[in-house]
Amino acid sequence: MLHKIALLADVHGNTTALEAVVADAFREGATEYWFLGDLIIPGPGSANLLAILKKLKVSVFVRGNWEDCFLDALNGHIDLNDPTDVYIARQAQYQYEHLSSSEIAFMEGLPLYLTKQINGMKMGISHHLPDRNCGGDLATDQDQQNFDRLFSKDPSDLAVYAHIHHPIMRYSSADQLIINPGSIGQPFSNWTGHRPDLRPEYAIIEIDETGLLQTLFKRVSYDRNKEIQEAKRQHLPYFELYQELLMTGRIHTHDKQRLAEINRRYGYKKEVIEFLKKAPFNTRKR
Ligand SMILES: [Mn+2]
Repeated sequence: MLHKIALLADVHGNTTALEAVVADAFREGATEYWFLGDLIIPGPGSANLLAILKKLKVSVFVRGNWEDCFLDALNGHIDLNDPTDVYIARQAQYQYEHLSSSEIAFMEGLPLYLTKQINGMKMGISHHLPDRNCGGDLATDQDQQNFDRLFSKDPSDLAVYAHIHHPIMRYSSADQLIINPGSIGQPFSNWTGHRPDLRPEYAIIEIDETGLLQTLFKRVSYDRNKEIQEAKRQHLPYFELYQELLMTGRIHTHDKQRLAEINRRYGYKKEVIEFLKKAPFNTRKR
């Protein structure tokens, strides 16, 4: 049987982009949908994103580092003197206000890594490394030995990962395949010539009885202004940064000076302190 698996990843709260990609994958005749993590933050999408994935009956769902940022903030694992932590916590508050407790529990229960066998092909699937969903170990310019770590848990034929927001097809030292579909909600490039192209990225892998028949890396157009309007309508915290992100691809998570200034201007730190005081979480054992 021919499997046409749509690899979806790194939506980062951008519902409009996800909807455009899903419509395109449907037109391409995808038979299966896998989600590789980082569904939420910093965009306004929340429970509605989970609803879209549920409707698609995604058969793979691994936990991204931003799901963990959200859960860690709920559990009070933040440093209020760090502007980035205040940013994450205020985003977590927004998500908390939009997600049900069962949806939060669902995120907590997601695996970091899982395996699938499609026809004869053994596949390892993770957001980043099999045992670590954050860090920069698998950026495009990293050493070959880092990529080999994708196979540290299982001798799979093909490893699928996301997280770095760049589509990739390459090999391990032992000639196993590695595929990354890029990012739906936050594609970016450091190269000036590619930078203006901010269309959502995803991939479809076609696996038949013999092996990997075809890999399709796609970009899809979407209505950026609609997404900006939605963020405004939802009173998204850090709206101006999100708007700038959608227009330029610039990610602000570690721009501490800018975040500190916005935190001050909107009183986000105070809001976060109040929120965490009332927060009866600490459900998570680490
Ligand atoms: Mn990530």
